[in-house]
Amino acid sequence: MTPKITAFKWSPDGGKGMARDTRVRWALEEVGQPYEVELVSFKQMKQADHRAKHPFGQIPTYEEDGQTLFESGSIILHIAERHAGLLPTDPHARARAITWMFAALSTVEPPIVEREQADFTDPGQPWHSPARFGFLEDRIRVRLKELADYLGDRDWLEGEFTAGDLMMVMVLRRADTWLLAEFPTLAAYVARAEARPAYQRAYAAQAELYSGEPTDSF
Ligand SMILES: N[C@@H](CCC(=O)N[C@@H](CS)C(=O)NCC(=O)O)C(=O)O
Repeated sequence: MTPKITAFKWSPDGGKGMARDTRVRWALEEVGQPYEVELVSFKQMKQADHRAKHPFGQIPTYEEDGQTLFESGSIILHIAERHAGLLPTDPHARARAITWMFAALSTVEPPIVEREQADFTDPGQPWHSPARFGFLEDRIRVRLKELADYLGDRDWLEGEFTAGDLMMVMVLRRADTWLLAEFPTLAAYVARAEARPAYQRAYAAQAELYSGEPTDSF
């Protein structure tokens, strides 16, 4: 069965590839697995049919052979374990690559998403202030510096490109461009990954969907 993923009917980023279906698309492109896409509106995501696939009413989901998965990390690990190209065969290197996937999602992504969310949640709140944004941005800087120090002059986190790099790059792309630019090692790492043909195809596929006017998806 051709796997089917879900994506936004209309993406709030207008096709910049921040929505988490892009990382799943990229993984599928890296391993050469064709896929189908079901587009869901914000309203549909919160309805029972979609919640049966995703308990939190979000995208992406992944359906294949009667199995449904949610959480981009789990989906990409599932893809990487079943196809060559995203995880090394050596067990130690494989475990390190998976470790980087978790590091991306549980150590690097949270402060980036917290800063991103503050743009929407903070206005009108008593704590809304430049100082708070500075605090949130400094928390991101700590992680970016640590990651840049580790990466050094490596091309990829563990020698060859893996699902760990895929996830880390997608997480770094969510940081503000000006913040990432403070760490040229990381900006170059992201650019190197974005130059991969599989990434280009994944990005183009989602960008094409959102190039017009917003639909009635909200
Ligand atoms: N941890 C989840 C996060 C999923 C997530 O936040 N999805 C967003 C799109 S990128 C979403 O569906 N937002 C709409 C909503 O939460 O109502 C993952 O990695 O898949």
